[in-house]
Amino acid sequence: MDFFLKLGLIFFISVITICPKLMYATAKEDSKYGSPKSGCCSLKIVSPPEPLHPIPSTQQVRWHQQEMGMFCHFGINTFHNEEWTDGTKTPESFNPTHFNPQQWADIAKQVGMGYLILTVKHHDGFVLYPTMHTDYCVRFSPWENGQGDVVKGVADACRKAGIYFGFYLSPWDRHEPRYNDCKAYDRYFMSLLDELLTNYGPIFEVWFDGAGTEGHVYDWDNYYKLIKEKQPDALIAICGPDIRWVGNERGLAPETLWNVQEREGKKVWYPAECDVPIRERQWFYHTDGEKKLLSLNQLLRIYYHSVGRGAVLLLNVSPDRSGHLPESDVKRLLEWRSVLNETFKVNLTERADWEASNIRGNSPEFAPEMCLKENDNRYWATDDNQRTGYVRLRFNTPIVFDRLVLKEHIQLGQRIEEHSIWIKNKKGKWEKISSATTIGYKRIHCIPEQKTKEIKIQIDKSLACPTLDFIGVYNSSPHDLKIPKKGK
Ligand code: FUL
Repeated sequence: MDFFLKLGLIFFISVITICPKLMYATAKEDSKYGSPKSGCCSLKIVSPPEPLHPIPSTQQVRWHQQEMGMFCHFGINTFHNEEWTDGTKTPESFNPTHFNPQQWADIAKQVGMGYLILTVKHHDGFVLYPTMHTDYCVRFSPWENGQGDVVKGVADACRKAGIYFGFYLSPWDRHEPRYNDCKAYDRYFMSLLDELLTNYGPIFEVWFDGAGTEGHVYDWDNYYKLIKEKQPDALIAICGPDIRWVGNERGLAPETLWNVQEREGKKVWYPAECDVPIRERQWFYHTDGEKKLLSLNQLLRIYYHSVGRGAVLLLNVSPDRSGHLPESDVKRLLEWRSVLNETFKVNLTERADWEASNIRGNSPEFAPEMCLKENDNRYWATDDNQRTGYVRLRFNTPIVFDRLVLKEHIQLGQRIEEHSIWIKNKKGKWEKISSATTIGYKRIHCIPEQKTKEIKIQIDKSLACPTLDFIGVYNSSPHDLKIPKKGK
């Protein structure tokens, strides 16, 4: 990298570390006279790239940053070894013996889930909090003498564990007699929504399942209006405007994943969530379901095909009849987490010397080194007229790696259409070792083990000048998935 740019970078980093303190002091002094002075630095101001619309809302960015959530299917089905009871099971059958939502939330937190979604009412219609709008709810269950409230227990536990709370509310209802009268059912559904949005603190995500809804007319607009009125930060998923279903229940995002989608004739930021149960095709607990538990490798594959392709993973772990997450599932989750922790523990880019084909305005603010840390609002960007380019990492001594993580600065829109990874091989020639299409929030390249002193991340095609928020290079845990070299 050229000497002056390097000098500028050192100056820039010192300035942004020291300046906020100085600016804060100045702002404090000046605030009594009006607006604070505009900073203390005399660096050339280079404006950031224009956003490529549509861009995510602040709430959607926060959602992307969670990367994973835990789905908990719990309800009357839990007690009948059935996925879809038909609304005729007696409320007396709902009776967890040692309801322990803190265990659910703590495990979710421990395995890196940023939020938890509880099925408050599944297709059977049984409601997990003591509403007065139906008798088919926990009030008529022997659990805690009909005084219990699953929603409160779970929402409080999430808050205590430090993760967000959201709920699933099935529009399709096989119990409710008013279901046959669309207008009357809308009123019922809205009154449940109202209670849930009022009584349980901040709601992160509202999940409307599309199953069983065909042919029924719902007043979606008013459902959405109520949610946005009561909880403006809540995101509405699946049958809703903020988060889309990835299209399968296997935790797999497609290889090319665009967040921008056409919805009702308009282009919008509509990111994908991958929901999948940890026990094959079982969303609810079944007494003999342990044999369906996904293997460690299956879970790792799911991670790389969802989070690793820029989607958010919503992994379902179903509490059992005691009201705990089953021990076997917890053990698997912890194993999975520890492999991922081990894989992504040491980011080798910290030892690299950085270079780029182009730096926006030649400003240190947009230098490739800005990709060292994630989610810090600093990123590499090129000049507006550049649609291709590269970041090159050089190491003093050869490194061994088999994972490469890339992130776009999605706050400015999703831009990159194609990219590739190159290394300098033993003969000193550039060799392409991986290529892919979109990046979006995150892209993880799982590649055969490589040894090199130079890596190049090449942007081959972009809708506008590209940005990169983060670059991570890792050598995976011996227990993580291995990609064999061609011909082996
Ligand atoms: C599906 C439902 O029918 C399943 O029971 C489960 O709730 C899953 C998340 O969505 O559509």
